[in-house]
Amino acid sequence: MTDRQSVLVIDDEKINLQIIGDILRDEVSVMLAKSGEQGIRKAIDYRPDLILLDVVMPDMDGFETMNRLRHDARTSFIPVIFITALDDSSHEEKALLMGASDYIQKPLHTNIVQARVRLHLQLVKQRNMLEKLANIDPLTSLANRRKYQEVIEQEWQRAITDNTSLSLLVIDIDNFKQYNDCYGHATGDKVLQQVATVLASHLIDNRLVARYGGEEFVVLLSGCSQEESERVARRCMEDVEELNLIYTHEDFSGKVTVSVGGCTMFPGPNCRTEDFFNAADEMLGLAKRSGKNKILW
Ligand code: GH3
Ligand code: MG
Ligand code: MG
Ligand code: MG
Repeated sequence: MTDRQSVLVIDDEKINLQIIGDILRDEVSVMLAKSGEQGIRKAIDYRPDLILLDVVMPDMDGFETMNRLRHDARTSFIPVIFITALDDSSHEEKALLMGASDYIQKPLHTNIVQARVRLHLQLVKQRNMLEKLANIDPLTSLANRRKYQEVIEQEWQRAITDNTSLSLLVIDIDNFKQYNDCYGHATGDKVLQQVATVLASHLIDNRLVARYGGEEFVVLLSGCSQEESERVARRCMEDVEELNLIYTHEDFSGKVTVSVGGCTMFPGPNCRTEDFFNAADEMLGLAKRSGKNKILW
């Protein structure tokens, strides 16, 4: 995968697209759009790192385009630099108040455009890095507990609004202490990575897989029936078992397995996300106490 960043240029005049494209092409991947409508479409489809936006365009001008980009969750986080021949400071003020990252006036100076684009792309890199550090578990590359908390709050509200269900699986590796005792912490870490990969293979659009902590994982399923959620739980459990991670130590031997506690719920205003988690976690406790390597709902 290339780490070349991408810039979308939206301008109604072909010559401008050409000039700006030529200025940037050495350093970034450039996408061009000749109208606000087309620009929005490309922004949604390709998620560029940065957008350069012309102000004066027929049909939909730069301000309206910006407005629509800002009100769509798929594009609202993409920084926008306005580029315009208008030298009226009220336009510049309006653009900045709307949330534009910068405002460049024509005539364009190659070095200045490059320097400003470089600066904003650097900021994007830093923001992405911070987001990753805040939300991703470094050992398994799964979402971490903080990300789970953020997503569960959002999904909870959404489920209330849409009157849909949520399911939660709390998954814990069985007897993992023994595994560590047999092979050491570093080998234990590899098992955590393998289990994470198995769980991540069940990751699709309406699901979140996260490492909740230690050797415990959660899978959150939105708008999924209890029956389907239980099927996912069973697949997770079987897939871990099929990793066939055998361990032996003196007089005992075992295989890495997991226990799963599950809960399906239609969230309401009188119930909290913590109650939801606790309900699944209680089932996990019961699964542990009644022999492990099983799912309880
Ligand atoms: P149970 O079946 O009841 O869950 O038993 P268990 O041994 O899995 O659970 P316990 O809570 O007694 O121990 C959890 C073990 O998980 C102990 C701890 O060292 C290990 N563990 C937690 N986080 C990590 C980690 O990041 N890496 C490694 N290698 N081990 C970890
Ligand atoms: Mg124009
Ligand atoms: Mg355990
Ligand atoms: Mg545990």
